[in-house]
Amino acid sequence: MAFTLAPLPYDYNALEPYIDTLTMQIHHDKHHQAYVDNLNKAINGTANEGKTIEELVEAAGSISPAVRNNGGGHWNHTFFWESLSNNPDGTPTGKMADHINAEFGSFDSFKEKFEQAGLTRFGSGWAWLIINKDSGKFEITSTPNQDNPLMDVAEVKGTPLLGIDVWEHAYYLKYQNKRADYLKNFWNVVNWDKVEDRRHKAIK
Ligand code: MN3
Repeated sequence: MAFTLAPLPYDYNALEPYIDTLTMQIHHDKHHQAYVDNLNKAINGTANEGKTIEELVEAAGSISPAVRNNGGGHWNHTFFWESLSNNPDGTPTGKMADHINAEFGSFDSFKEKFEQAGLTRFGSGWAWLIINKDSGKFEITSTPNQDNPLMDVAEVKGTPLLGIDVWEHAYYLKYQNKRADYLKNFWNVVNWDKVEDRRHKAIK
């Protein structure tokens, strides 16, 4: 069974003006599609064919660079699209808010640290809010390229709750070199219901 690209869970223009329509079209239809196609090519006829995307990603250290990069790309982008909403809640509530306040002091302080993680990731990569695999605590981390915190090779491992793509292709058409502005505007489109759903599944 080859991997396939699911349609976006909203229209291409749904995240305007924070993430523009053309960026969403190219990002989903070209970039994400390419990760899916190249992943399928890389696993076709190998022992990795038939494994789930999670199985592939978790074994990143012992699979080929093509599977690591494109498998990570497929997992990360699927997660990213689902993290966004055209009808966002604005702020986390309930237990999600409790965890954020406990770990980072306040929602504003959390946002600042998350933006900083995205801003200081040199080159291409991702910033994440995770539940740390060892400590069980909420933590902000970042990964290079298409790596993610589920990977056995990640410096900081854990369950991702929220992530932002800081590759230039994610923001350059609208924001050019101003990655900081893209990070600030990200908060306008975060689907906190989805983030809470992930927290709930991770902490029963
Ligand atoms: Mn991307």
